[in-house]
Amino acid sequence: MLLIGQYDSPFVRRVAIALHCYQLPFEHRPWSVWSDAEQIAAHNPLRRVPTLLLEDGTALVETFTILDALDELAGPKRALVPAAGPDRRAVLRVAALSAGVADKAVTLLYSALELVKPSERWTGRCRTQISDTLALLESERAARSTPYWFGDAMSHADIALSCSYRFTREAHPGLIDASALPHLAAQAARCEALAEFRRVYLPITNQLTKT
Ligand SMILES: N[C@@H](CCC(=O)N[C@@H](CS)C(=O)NCC(=O)O)C(=O)O
Repeated sequence: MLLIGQYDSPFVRRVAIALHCYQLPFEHRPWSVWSDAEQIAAHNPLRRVPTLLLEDGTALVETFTILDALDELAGPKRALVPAAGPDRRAVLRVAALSAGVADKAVTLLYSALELVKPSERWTGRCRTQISDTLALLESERAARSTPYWFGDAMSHADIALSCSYRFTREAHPGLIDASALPHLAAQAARCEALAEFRRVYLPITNQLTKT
């Protein structure tokens, strides 16, 4: 397998951490969506990352699709999400809310870097979407005392939250008031201390268009 995309992307990071958790061997091509767009286009006309090339040459796009394939490869016993039912939906719901935060934080970063020129109305909306979603997640996490979101074992919810939380804080200093999100901060810190998370990290630069 071959993973395309830089680790400053919260989405690429999430896939790479899952690959390490599953101990699935993979090659990494840290291609930039800007300067290496045409190399990415050879596999994914959307020119987006993460893109995962499977052994049979299939190029998978979109984080949720990629993780679905990895979960299947890992098998039901090791999968970072329950196979079915309310427990599965609960993990996917937290992972999707967390991924939505990253989505909005990436949009805001592109506007800060003037790659797009949105209105104040749009950027204000993104900020509200991020802070309201994190506030909801904080209240839900506060109601749980387990080391990971859904118990003693890590799930996709933990990886998604940690990647989104770290990216949003680093891309937008001051946007998130960490003191108002103590349970999310503790949850993210616990995950970031793990080897699987530490080995998959690239600081965000202000030079995204040139890297
Ligand atoms: N929904 C997508 C989001 C991926 C995404 O936004 N990736 C960014 C990098 S962080 C990207 O490819 N940006 C270039 C573009 O969208 O054209 C997923 O989950 O895979």
